[in-house]
Amino acid sequence: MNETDNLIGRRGLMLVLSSPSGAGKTSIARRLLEEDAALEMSVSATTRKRRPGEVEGQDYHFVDRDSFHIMINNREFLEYARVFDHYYGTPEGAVMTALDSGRDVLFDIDWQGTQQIADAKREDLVSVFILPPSTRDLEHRLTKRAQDSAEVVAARMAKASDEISHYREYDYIIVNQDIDVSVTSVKAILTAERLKRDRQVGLTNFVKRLRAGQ
Ligand SMILES: Nc1nc2c(ncn2[C@@H]2O[C@H](COP(=O)(O)OP(=O)(O)OP(=O)(O)O)[C@@H](O)[C@H]2O)c(=O)[nH]1
Ligand SMILES: [Mg+2]
Repeated sequence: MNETDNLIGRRGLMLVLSSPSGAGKTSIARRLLEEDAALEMSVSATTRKRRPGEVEGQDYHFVDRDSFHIMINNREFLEYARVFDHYYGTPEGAVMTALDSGRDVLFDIDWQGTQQIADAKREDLVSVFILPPSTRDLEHRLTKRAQDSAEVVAARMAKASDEISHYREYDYIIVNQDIDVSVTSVKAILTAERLKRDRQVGLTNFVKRLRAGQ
């Protein structure tokens, strides 16, 4: 949060982090949430199975396909997409409540979802694409993940190059060579984006009072 937030009043922003699988986006997101009290995570709905250690309502809302399609029909999603063999979607309600009350929301979503948010809510969106320093590094990080089978790793490797091809659609690009440096970079982006004039919705009144000598 900036010092001026309490003074002026600010609309929250949507900070999207995307990357090919294994580039370190989840670790960066975790650090940001720990270190920035004004950020909250958007919890997606997904049809994929819960993994050991994942918590319902915290990592995802785990739903079956029928429920997911009902949510689509009820227009509950800000965006949704099919990633690998499953559906993933961002419930809109929680996000809009946060933005309206000046809180920022962090998203771990893919390029398809980012495109949809860019079409619907460009002014609230700040998008960051995380690149791995090399293919070897990416492969190494993917195989280190014990939870996924060899086929899943292979499928993700194959998809990585496709995902990377969308880097141009993002506002900012970070090569994640060192997590500390990457986290510092995202924080710098946040600091600057929070100061954007259009987000400081209380400015007109604030300046009016200033000019009136109050
Ligand atoms: N469009 C969209 N993509 C999502 C959403 N939630 C998660 N994803 C993306 O779906 C992909 C797979 O996520 P997971 O099933 O959690 O798997 P993961 O091991 O975390 O995969 P990576 O984050 O890609 O390493 C990731 O690229 C996420 O960014 C969502 O609500 N919408
Ligand atoms: Mg992830």
